[in-house]
Amino acid sequence: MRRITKILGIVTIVALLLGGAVVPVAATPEVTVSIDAPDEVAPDSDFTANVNISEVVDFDACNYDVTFDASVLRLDNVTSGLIGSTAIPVDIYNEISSGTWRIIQNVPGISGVSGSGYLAVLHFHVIGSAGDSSTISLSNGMLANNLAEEITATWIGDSVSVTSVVPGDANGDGNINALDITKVERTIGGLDAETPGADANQDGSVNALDITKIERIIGGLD
Ligand SMILES: [Ca+2]
Ligand SMILES: [Ca+2]
Ligand SMILES: [Ca+2]
Repeated sequence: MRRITKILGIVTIVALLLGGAVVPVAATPEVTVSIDAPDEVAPDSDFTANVNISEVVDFDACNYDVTFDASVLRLDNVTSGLIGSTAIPVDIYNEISSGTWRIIQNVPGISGVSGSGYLAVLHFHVIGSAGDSSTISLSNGMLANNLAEEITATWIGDSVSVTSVVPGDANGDGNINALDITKVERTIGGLDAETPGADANQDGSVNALDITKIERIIGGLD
């Protein structure tokens, strides 16, 4: 018993040391601006990517560039974001070179907005084919607070892969079977992220209709 206690003690100390090593030194919370795009997108489909922002204080305005592979993706629209209950309007978005768009946003007035949310929503259309991929990166970013001072931030991009989709193949393994029923249930329950194949009936949302559709496909009815 004594030996077990000793081993448990060592394990606890090691765990504490390991835990301690990964805890960042507490300072002012770092503001992060990051793209949140789906991992996989289907050819000829539309998808949105949020420009998320975390823990900003007294935000007023920003400009940044979004760059992607213009042979794979097309940016159709950029719509306003939301931090708390405050809308973050998009005043200008303009393609400054092929696949690079400059976005300028300003909250009217100078009251300042604090909290987490998203600056904007990027509305993309997939023009590439299965096997293509594109990064969606952020550069030349500047966040202004309501004193016209820079809010330093870490800017993080994302990437998407274009995959051909068999509607109903929710887990993307090439077959439609009971695994896909469970996968869609997990998606509806919020346990798994939505996959392109989960929308079995192709109506744009993943819900109980897709479970029925998958069951009918497996059963040879559809
Ligand atoms: Ca303003
Ligand atoms: Ca499957
Ligand atoms: Ca559906």
